[in-house]
Amino acid sequence: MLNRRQVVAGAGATALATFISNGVWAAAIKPDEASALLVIDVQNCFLPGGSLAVKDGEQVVPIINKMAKSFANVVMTQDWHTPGHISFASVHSGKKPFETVDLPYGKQVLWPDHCVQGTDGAGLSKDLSIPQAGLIIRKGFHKDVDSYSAFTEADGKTSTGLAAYLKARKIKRVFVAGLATDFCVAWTALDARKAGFETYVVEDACRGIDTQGSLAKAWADMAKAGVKRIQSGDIA
Ligand code: VGL
Ligand code: ZN
Repeated sequence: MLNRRQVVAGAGATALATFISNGVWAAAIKPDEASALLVIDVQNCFLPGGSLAVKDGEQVVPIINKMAKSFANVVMTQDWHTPGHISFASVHSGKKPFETVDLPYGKQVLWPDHCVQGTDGAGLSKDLSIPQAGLIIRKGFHKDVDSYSAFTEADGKTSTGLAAYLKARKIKRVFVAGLATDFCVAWTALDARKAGFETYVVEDACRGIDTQGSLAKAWADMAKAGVKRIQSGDIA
């Protein structure tokens, strides 16, 4: 039989455990007026049956829908490529998806054709339910430049305008969720830090592609940049 003292000690440990995320103290986080949720690329092409389906990608949808109820400010993004976009393996002769090429702005991973402007594949998941979302930002629409990040294109200088929008709306903290952890989510989170936002990535609300060690590298880069890694259950 447990005595009262042991029961209390046990209850205390359980309560503490719920507040420990990845070994870091993290009291429950309550999004405020200065917080925005960024829902990255939850588009048909990245979901089951899509041309660049992310494994278990559909699992993020109910998690994001639930979490979004805690946010007054929500921005969604759409990867929005031209036909024949430079990131498509199909336009590089002799190249296959997931191989890389060197472009003027750096190394580019090549992908199956995906998220072509105006196609069903580029559409947001019909299962997303975030009616208060105030902005949908499209990216990757310059034919010769990719844009994983919702803030800055892969040339490292062309802005999407998102940082200025968020600053004009007095946003100080961003929470990033969606697809894919190791590309558009990570690049968005890294640029959010560069733009001076307190930045959280909600791990269970993301899924990764994981090609050539990209997922581990993304988490390492994000940790180094001061991105906070949390779970949706950490958000009140
Ligand atoms: C993405 C690869 C190519 C993403 C977009 O949304 O993470 N990944 N285009
Ligand atoms: Zn893309």
